[in-house]
Amino acid sequence: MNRLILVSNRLPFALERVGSGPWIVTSSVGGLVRAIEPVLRERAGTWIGWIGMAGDIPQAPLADASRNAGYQVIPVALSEAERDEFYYGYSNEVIWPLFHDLQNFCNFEPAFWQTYKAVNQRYAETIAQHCERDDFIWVHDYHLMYVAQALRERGVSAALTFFLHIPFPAYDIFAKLPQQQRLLRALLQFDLLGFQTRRDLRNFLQCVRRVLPDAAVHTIAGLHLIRVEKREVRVGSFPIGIDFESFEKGAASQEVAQRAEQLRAAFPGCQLVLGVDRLDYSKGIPERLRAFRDGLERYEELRGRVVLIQNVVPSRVEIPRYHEFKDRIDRLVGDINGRFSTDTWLPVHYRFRRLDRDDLLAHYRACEIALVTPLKDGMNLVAKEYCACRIDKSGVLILSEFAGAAEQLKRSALLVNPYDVEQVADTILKAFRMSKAQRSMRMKRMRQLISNENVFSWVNSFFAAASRSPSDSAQNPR
Ligand code: ADQ
Repeated sequence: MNRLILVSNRLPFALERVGSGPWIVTSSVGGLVRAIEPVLRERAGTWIGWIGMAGDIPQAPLADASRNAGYQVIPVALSEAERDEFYYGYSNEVIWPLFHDLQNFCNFEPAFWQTYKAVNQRYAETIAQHCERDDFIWVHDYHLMYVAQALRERGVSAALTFFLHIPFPAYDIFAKLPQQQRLLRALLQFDLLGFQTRRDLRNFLQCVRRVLPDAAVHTIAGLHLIRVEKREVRVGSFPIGIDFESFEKGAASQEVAQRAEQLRAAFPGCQLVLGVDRLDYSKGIPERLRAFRDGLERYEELRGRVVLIQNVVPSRVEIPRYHEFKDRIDRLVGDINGRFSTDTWLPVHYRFRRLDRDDLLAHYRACEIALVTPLKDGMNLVAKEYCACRIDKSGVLILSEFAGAAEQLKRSALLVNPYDVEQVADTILKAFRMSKAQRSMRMKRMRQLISNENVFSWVNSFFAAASRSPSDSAQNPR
C-alpha cells in the first residue's frame, strides 16, 4: 500500500495560549479528519498544512500532537504578509467569492496572485522534502490549486490528486478571473481532480473547453478524461459525506436528549426553525432572515407559533466585508424582533458563537425544521448532520437548490431558491403545516442516503478512482 501524504491549508490542530502561558493544542473533530486519520495511521501517513497562526511555529507542542495522532505532522509557516495576501487575499477575497458566483465581492489585487503562487511553491517544497516516488499525494481545496504545477516544476512525478470542497463556477463567471488560463493549466498537473457534484464537474469541463483550446475532453461511458500537453487527467464528482453513525449515536446520548428537551421546553407551543452557519456571505443568512420576516408578515398563522434559532460561528472576521455582513444580520434580527415580538414570544433567537458538539446536536434534535439556504455551497454538511441527528425520523429540511447537497437530497428535502424571499417564506409555511407522515417518509429517505454515502465511502471512492487505470475506469464509470 502506498504511503499517503495529505495536504490542506489547515492542519487538524490549532495552537492557542493565553498571554505567555503554555501552548494548548486543540484537535479538530470534523468529519474529514475522522475519516482520514485512520487511513493516515494505516499508511504511515503525513499531514502537511498551516497551523493557522502567522510567524514562527512552536515545535514542541506540535511534536506532541503528532505523536498522539499516530502520523507525521509537518507544519508550513506563513509570515503575516503571506497570511494576508495568500489566505485572506487570493484565497478568500478572489477565489472564494468568485467560485460562489459573487464576483462583485472579489478584490482582484495582482499582488495576491504572486503571493498565492509563492505560498503554493512553499507547500510544494515541503511536500517534495517528505515524499517518495510511490507516495499517494492528496491535496485539498482552493487554497492549494497551484501545488501540482509547482511540484512538477521540481521534477516530482508521484501521483498527485486534488479535491475541491467548494463549487466550481460556470464559464461566464470563471472568465472574470485574471489568471484563468494559468490556474486551469496548474490544476491539470494533477492526475485526478475531484469535485463535489456533477454541476461542478460540468462547469469545470466547460471552462477547460473554452479556455484551453489544446485540451481535449473525452467522455468514455460517463468517465471524463482530459488530454493536454501529453498528459491524461481524470476528472470525477465525489460528493462528500459525514460520519453518520457518530452523529446518530451522539444525538441519542442522554446529555443531548436532556439538552434538547430543555430547548423545546423553553418555547412551548412553537415549532423551532434552525439556522446553523459559519459567518459567511455565501450562506445566505440575511436572505433567510428576510424570508422569515416575510413569512411572519404574510402568514398570521406563523406568528407566536414559530421561532427561528439562528446560530452563527464567527469566521474570517479580519476581512472587512465580514464585519459589514455581521452588522446586516444584527440589524435584521433587531428589526424582526422589534416588529413582531410580544410579551411571551420572541421570533428570532440569535447567537454569535460556536456551539459545543452536544449543544449543536441538541439543536439538531430539538428543531422541527432546518433552514439551510446558502446562496451557493460546495456541499453543506449542516443539511446532512441535521438529518443524521433526527433519530425520531421526523423533521423537515428546507434546502437551497444551490447547495451541493441538493443534488443528492432533492427528492426529499423542500428545495428553494434562496434569493426568492417569497418562495422561501411560502416553504416555511409548507414545512410548518406538513403532516407527520410526510415528514417521516421524507426524513427516512434522506437518512438512508446520507448513511450509505458517508464520509468513509467518500474516501474509499476517491482512492478507488485514483487507483483505477483510465481503461479500467472506462469500463466502470462513476
Ligand atoms: P464550510 O463552508 O465550512 O465547508 P459546511 O459544509 O456547512 O461549510 O460545514 C460547516 C461545519 O461547521 C459543519 O460541520 C457544522 O456542524 C459546523 N458549524 C456550523 N455552525 C456551527 C455552530 N454555530 N456551532 C458549531 N458548529 C457549527 C466547506 C464547503 C462546504 C463543504 C465542506 C466539506 O464550503 O460546501 O460541505 O467544506 O467539503
